This record gives sequence, structure tokens and C-alpha cells, in this order.
Amino acid sequence: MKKVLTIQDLSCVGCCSLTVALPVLSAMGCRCGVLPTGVLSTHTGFPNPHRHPLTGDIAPIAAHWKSQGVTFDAVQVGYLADVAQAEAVEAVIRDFGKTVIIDPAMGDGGRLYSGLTPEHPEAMKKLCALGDYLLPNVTEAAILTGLPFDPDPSRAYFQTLAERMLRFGAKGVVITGVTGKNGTIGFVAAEPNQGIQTYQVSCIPRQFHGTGDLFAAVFTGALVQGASLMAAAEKAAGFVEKCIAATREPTPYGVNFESQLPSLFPSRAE
Ligand code: PXL
Repeated sequence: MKKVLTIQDLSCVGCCSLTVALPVLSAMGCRCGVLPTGVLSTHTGFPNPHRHPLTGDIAPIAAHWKSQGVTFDAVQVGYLADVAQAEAVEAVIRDFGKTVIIDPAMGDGGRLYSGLTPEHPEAMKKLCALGDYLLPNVTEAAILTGLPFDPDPSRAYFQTLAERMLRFGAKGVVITGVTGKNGTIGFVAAEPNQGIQTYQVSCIPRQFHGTGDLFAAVFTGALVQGASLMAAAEKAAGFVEKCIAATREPTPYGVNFESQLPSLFPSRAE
């Protein structure tokens, strides 16, 4: 059984981050360890959540793991609860990250998530330099690469975005939340010197919190079990599509991913 460590916040209500990564990775047959970067009463799509960063706890947790000989096959990083904890997370990556997947979760719709400081992107850039695979959405890729956010992007824009993201040194980049011209949504994937590949699924024109986190969890589970970059990303996109289709109303409580978990069970995998 592959062992995955997922490092992101525990938002108590709202279906994102750890509350989706843990069930998804378990359903995929991975043993999932968690390192909460903070506890929030809800994700930041709700107004004024209570926030409790666990910045001072990250190094002692990792030190105890080291003393016990704990290891992981892959480390996946998502939302950081504050900028001060980036260094401690970097140390965990260096100590435990055989394969490192970074979702630089910090914004959407052209803007940083509320509650994050203007220093956050710089800290995320440093983390991205440690990643084997990077999974930004379009907003995050634009912020990280210094390109202006383009709400109506062309293929050339994505080509540039992907090329610039690869300069962080990763083996693969997947830009998520890419809308197509004909009512589709999907991703752009890139590996060094191989151009970009796009993949689109039918678009249900609704925005939900946590879909990027679901994508990252499925991608990580598939990758650590031997899938290629494209196969892992296609599986992740297919799962998110099913979760959105299973969700009736746009709601801050997130998508109905629970009903779709059985499709991830190893014995049922397509
Ligand atoms: O889904 C990304 C995410 C993760 N964690 C927190 C968030 C968000 C998006 O809003 O607020 C706390």
C-alpha cells in the first residue's frame, strides 16, 4: 500500500482540503497521513471564518515522525494557513518527499483568497521549486509566473503559462480549471520539452469550492500508484466532473463527492 502525506488545512465545514483528500486517498487504496497547516471553522468562501494556523506544530510533528522512522511515498501540499509556516513545510518536504506534488492553493477568479497576505505568492514560489509536479489553477499560475490573469485565454496564453511554470524545475505541470470555447472545462498539462496537452470534459457552468483539492487528491493517488502525468490528470478531471454532475445546487458546502467515492475503489477502477 502506498503511503501519502497530505499537508493542507482542516476546514471544519465546507468540503475542501483535508476533508476531501483523506477520504479520496483512502478510497483509492492509499494509506494517508495528514499534516494540518491550520484549523478553520470553514473555508474562506464563508465570511469571516475563525482561523487557527498550526505554524508552531509542524516542526515538532515532523520531528516525532523522524524519531519513529515514519516514511511516505509521496507528499502532497495544498493550502498554507499563513505565510510564516512555509519554511517549516519546506523542511517537511525535504525530509519526507520522495515524490512531491504541490497545489499552490492561494486564489481563484484572478484574485488571492481572502485572509492571505501579499507575501503569500513569494512563499508559494519557493515551495514550487521543490515540487516534482505542480497543479496550479489559471489564477495561481498567472500569479506565480507574473503573467496578467486573462479571463478569456487563448492556447498561446496557456502555452506561455505552462512553459513559465515548468521553469520552477518540475517534471510535470497541470493547470486546472481551464475553460474551453465550446462549453467545456479541463486542464492543460506540460512536461519539459514536450509542448502542452489539453483535456476537456463537458462543463457544468457552476463554481464550487474544493474541486481543485479533489483534483489534487485523485491526481496524487493515481500518480503514486504508477499512472503517467496525463493518466493521473485525466482520472482526476473525470472524478471532479462526476462530483459536479452529482451536485444539484451551487453551494459553499462543496460538491457531492461522497456519492462518487466508490468509483475510485481499486477493484472498480476503469
Ligand atoms: O479549496 C481551496 C481552499 C483550501 N483551503 C481554504 C480555502 C480554500 C478556498 O477557498 O478557503 C481554507
